Amino acid sequence: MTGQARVSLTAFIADEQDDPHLGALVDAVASACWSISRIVRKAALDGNLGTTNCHNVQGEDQKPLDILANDEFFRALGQCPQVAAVLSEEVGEVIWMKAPKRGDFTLSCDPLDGSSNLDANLSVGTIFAVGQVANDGDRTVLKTGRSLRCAGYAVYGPSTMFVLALNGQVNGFTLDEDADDFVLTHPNLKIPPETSEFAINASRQAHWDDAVTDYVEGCIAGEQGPRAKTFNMRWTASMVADVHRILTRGGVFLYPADAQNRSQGGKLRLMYEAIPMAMIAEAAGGAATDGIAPILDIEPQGPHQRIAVVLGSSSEVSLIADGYR
Ligand code: P6P
Repeated sequence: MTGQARVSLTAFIADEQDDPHLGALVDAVASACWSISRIVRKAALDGNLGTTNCHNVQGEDQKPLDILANDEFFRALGQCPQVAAVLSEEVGEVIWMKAPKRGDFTLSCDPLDGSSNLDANLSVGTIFAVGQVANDGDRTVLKTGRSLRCAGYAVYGPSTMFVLALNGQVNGFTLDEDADDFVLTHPNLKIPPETSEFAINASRQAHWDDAVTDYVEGCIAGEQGPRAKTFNMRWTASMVADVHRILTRGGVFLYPADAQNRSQGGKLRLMYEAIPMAMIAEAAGGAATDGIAPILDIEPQGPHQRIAVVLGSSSEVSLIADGYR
């Protein structure tokens, strides 16, 4: 960071936001992510790998770190008097921390996304979205993503980064353990509209709709195919890592509804995976749909509702939507 002025997350939020309560909340979320980063880094040493033989509300194996990360998130948010409710992937129901008052915050979070990668020491992350109570006593948590105040994620990779979409901009902060601080290292992140990289779990090809099959085959056909260019493919099975890569160099991420998961609505969860990542993608100049419709316009029907996700470089997201029409 030679020559660049050093801007901490706390200072950045104070400058960007006239609401001191939002600044305090973002600081608390960042502090929880910092603690989760430490817990993740020491998992093997502390005997926290493997599985608990318990299942979360999704029916998925719960890892020890899923539970520890969730506990850490609730600890941090419990210290924020303006947090009225928390919806977590790890908890069946919305947890009300207090009687909702106008201006209080509601949080949706995936405390540890991609935890199946932990035993392989691959990148995982935390995803969150911040909504606001419209009126005293209003217990509406399930709102469209258009109403969010901010959204973001932490990615626990070679470095721990905290990425925040606020006021129509996406900024990336890197954890400086020596200075006990997150420092602005990636200002005003933008997703290029064009790309030559796509991310999909290709093992599900037999279940895909024609629109997805045609799109992926068009990319793989390369210079001689309809796209007349060579594409690369990546799939980390960790949404935070895939989305972070797309934010840093472009690309398109697809987890489509298919013949096998359509009855559930898809695989990824709307409230704490798709909506926060869609807000980040759009604030960075990209796009995010359920294949056709913008994810931020979708009216949630349930706390753990699943949805198809196509997200990233806007020209690719549009091309895929055209294929579905
Ligand atoms: P698959 C992780 O479990 C997750 O929710 C996302 O982070 C990731 O993109 C996806 O599921 C991976 O799914 O079917 O490839 O294991």
